[in-house]
Amino acid sequence: MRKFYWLIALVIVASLALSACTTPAVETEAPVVEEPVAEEPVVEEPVVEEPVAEEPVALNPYLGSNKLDGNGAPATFFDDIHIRRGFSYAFDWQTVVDEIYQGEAVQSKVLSLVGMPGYDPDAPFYTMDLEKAAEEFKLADVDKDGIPAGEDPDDVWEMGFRLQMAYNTGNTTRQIYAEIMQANLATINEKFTVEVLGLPWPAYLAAQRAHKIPIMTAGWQEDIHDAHNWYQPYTTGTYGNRQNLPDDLKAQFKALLDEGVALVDPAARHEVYKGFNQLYFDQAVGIPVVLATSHGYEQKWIEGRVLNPIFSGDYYPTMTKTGGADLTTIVNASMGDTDTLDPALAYDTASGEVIQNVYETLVFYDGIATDKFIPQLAESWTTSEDGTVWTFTIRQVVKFHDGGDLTPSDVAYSFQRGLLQGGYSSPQWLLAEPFFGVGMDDISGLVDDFASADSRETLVANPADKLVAACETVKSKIVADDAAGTVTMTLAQPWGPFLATIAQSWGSVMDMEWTVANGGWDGSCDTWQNYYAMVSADDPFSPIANGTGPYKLDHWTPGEETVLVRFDEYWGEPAKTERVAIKIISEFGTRFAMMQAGEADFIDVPVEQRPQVDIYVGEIAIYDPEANAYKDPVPVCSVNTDLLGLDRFEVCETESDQPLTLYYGRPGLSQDVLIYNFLVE
Ligand SMILES: [Ca+2]
Ligand SMILES: [Ca+2]
Ligand SMILES: [Ca+2]
Repeated sequence: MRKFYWLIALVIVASLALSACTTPAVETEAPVVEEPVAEEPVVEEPVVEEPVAEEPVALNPYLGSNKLDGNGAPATFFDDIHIRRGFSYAFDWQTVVDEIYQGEAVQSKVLSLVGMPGYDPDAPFYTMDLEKAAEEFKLADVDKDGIPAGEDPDDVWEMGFRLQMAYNTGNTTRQIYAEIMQANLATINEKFTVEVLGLPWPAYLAAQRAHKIPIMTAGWQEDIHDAHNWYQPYTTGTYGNRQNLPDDLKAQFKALLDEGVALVDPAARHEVYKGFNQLYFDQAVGIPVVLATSHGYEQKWIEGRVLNPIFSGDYYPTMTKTGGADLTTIVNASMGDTDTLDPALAYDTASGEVIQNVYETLVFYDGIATDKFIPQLAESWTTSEDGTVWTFTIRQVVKFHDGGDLTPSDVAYSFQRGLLQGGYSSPQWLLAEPFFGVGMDDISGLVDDFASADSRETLVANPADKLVAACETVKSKIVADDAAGTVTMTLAQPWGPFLATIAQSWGSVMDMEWTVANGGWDGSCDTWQNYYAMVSADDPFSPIANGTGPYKLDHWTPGEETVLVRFDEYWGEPAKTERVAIKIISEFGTRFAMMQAGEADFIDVPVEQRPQVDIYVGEIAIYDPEANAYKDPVPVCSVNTDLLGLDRFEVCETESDQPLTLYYGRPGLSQDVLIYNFLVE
């Protein structure tokens, strides 16, 4: 899960981080600010293994008496499938859509999203149905005596329960989820008590990780537009672990996941994932909440913007402007600043945006498509019959900004460096799995079975031969042939989303000579361990950049601005506008004033400020789900901010004088899922 650059307090789903992009920054794992590590995307969450110490039985604070006595709930409460289904039928999606998203969201039915194998609008899903919920509660057997609660005087229907549903303080969205559960469960049975409890973020996170929270909100912002990136964390990965999913259920999911990810044919994958959806629904493992839909603004004078929701922010080279204060500079008034410009380490959308314009990858997205790829630094590629060997022919006569020439060796070095740098605060787990196998999500797994995960100090203490061997393995999997102009990558198994994985910023190519000269890894298997689990503050490549992209970094002044300038020796179509300025403006009022003055082409607008900006909308481009694209913009003649959703905008024939284009309605790529803890500790 990538970090969004949102500062916490904009509670609600915040707006469109990226102006017109759909990425509506739903609550991913909340306050990135308070949690520098964010939700590490640890696939298997190996770190969390705490020794099971003998402790005196302590009461779980979130389960009242911890008993089925009307004043609490037992630790195994959600182990009962009918309890999970009862809760699932008690949720109210429409209230979330209307109150949190002001009408601009759609219910999520399955974990996967539109445009990926596994997405199935006809799959079974839960809807609010309090009668069905009551039926399920009556079928539950919480005291496990074989008598369903509806006929059992000392089971949950007669006794009731009391538990706490926690949220991290300040996160209004999660608070409302809990309030919905509270109100609806009390309606079903007045003895059903949910207490809504706000906890400071560190306490909330710690309680989740310790498996203490009975029911929680699990947010995810996708890394790549692929079902595996959704199904894995919510079952066998991070959240499945937090839910204490029973081993047999986890094994069923894992079998489906392994089968699905190894298939390259989307139709074949879809069939496997249909089985996944069915199992997830039948077992009521969790309930996906909603997908916020796009509501992003740009000045009408901007042309050529490619609104691909899986981009990190914007891709600027295609854009031109025909108005505004300065025709030579595209200005984005933004809220989030770069963390690091090292492509192997960056794992947040603000850093990713700069990297995406300055560095390049072997393949890139085809226009607005999230699942189609075009050549970028690779001219072409082939795969072996069994799908494990990928040979990329590397583009010739490509210059780095600093003057170096791109060679296949640079490509191989960049991937090797990333994998060896590893670490769970980085995106490298996404590359490690295809190369090393499912579950082998960090280089430390090859060295000492993850004993040194995220600890350079521990890693370097390993015997030299082990360290060298791990590095040699990496080098054997990614081999450059400069004479032939190719790079050959050998995967541990076929990997359906491989192109999607290398199209992102962590697949960027650096110039080996420049990297070495600036204090990076020298390419030797004797030294790599000294760079393992790099953090942005220590990384020599955090503040500098040298890519092959259409823009080069002019300067980054942390907290103020990042300025990119056109690279005149770019191998491809040159950037259409000379400069890009991404300005960090934390105050909405200031961003808004810049937009009004024509000094900003895009601004970040939180949901609650939309009415203020909507009145300046002169045209609207509406998303068409059939085509999975926006239709051409049409004029808007009046805006009634008392109405919600699309009703707010009256479309007409005549041009409007208002200055903004609104992109409306494409579902975002992040969602919350309410998940139950099968065995509270
Ligand atoms: Ca019973
Ligand atoms: Ca009983
Ligand atoms: Ca080079």
